[in-house]
Amino acid sequence: MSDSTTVDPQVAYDLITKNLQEVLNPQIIKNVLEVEKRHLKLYWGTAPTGRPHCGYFVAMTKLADFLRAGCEVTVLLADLHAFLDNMKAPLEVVNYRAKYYECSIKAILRSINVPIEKLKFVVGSSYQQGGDYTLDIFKLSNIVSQNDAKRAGADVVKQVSNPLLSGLIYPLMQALDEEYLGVDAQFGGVDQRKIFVLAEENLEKIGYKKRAHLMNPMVPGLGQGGKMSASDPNSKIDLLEEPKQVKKKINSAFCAPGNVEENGLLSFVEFVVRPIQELKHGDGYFSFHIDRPEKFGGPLTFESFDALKQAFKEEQLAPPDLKTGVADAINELLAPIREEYANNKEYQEANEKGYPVAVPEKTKKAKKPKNKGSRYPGGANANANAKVAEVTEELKKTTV
Ligand code: STL
Repeated sequence: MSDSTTVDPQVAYDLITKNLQEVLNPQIIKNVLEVEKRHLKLYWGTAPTGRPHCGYFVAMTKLADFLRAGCEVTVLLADLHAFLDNMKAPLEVVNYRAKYYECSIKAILRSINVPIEKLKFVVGSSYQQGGDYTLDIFKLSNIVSQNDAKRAGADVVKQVSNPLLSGLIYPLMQALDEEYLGVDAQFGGVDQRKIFVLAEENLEKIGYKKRAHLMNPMVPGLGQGGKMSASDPNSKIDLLEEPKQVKKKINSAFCAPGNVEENGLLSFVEFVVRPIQELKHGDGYFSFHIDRPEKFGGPLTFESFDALKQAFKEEQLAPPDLKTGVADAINELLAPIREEYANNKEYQEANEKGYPVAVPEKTKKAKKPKNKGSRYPGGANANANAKVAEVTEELKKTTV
């Protein structure tokens, strides 16, 4: 493998920007590589909310590209952002979730043979509670309008009917992270675009440098309409999913004969399987095996993604067979992650404490109490009723 210090600037630039949907301010990156002749420093942030799923492979293949291009890469475990986004992660569990994300990210990268010694992990709260950082939030809050902050977070922060103030602070902090992590560029999904633009438009106004932004395309999920939805567990596959469960979820994925446009399975091959194969075997390599039963024509191997897509489009490849190929490919990707989990106590502890499972109710059915109403001494609402009476009395006293 070539020494990362000797990567030619053009080769490095091509690797850094490979497969991206969009780059904002590419000249900042070119200047670092060609004029300053040093390694590019960049970061990718993730908020440790729900459990990471197979979609995380997509960002990981880009981290692999950045590392190969000699970049100094930081992963920000944005724990306070997970809290600020409608308390998706309560403070009591967020540190375990951050650890769980770190273990998962390392497990994915190791599973695709990416050397991670040089990858740096930073937990957001380790610097986001300092005085300088706080003052910078205040400075930004004096130049960014409520409207602009709200719009910036529209694709990232959960949208609810009575939006909290935290959703306005979130994008300001993400902009500041670029300065406090000391990077030249930030990488993320194209869903981060509005926050990236807010950062570009405002950092200079408080005396900091403008950064470049690198954006991955969004990868469709497995449901119809291609969304990965938190409320539909079938639309995404957990990194620790059991092989049988993977088969079940893939079998329930939306996949219509000949339809290559709305097809989360083909997208998975295009955005996850193909880049990983290229990482492992070199650019242009592709080999996708489908263990098709003899009665439907026997096993098949596609040597290019286009050939696979074309075969599906022409209905030479049927949905159940594509599903078999994708489920097998996912299980192959997940096997080393499950293995690492089984051998890593820290990973297990982070999972159990970060995502505690509700203890199932005792099997014996609780005796249903007689409905004597709530207004008898010791009745279900007796305490509540007493409290209401008390507060009402207090109010009578204080209201003029
Ligand atoms: C999510 C899901 C996801 C990415 C993020 C959040 C990004 C969060 C973030 C926070 C602070 C930063 C940068 C990124 O400085 O895929 O819920």
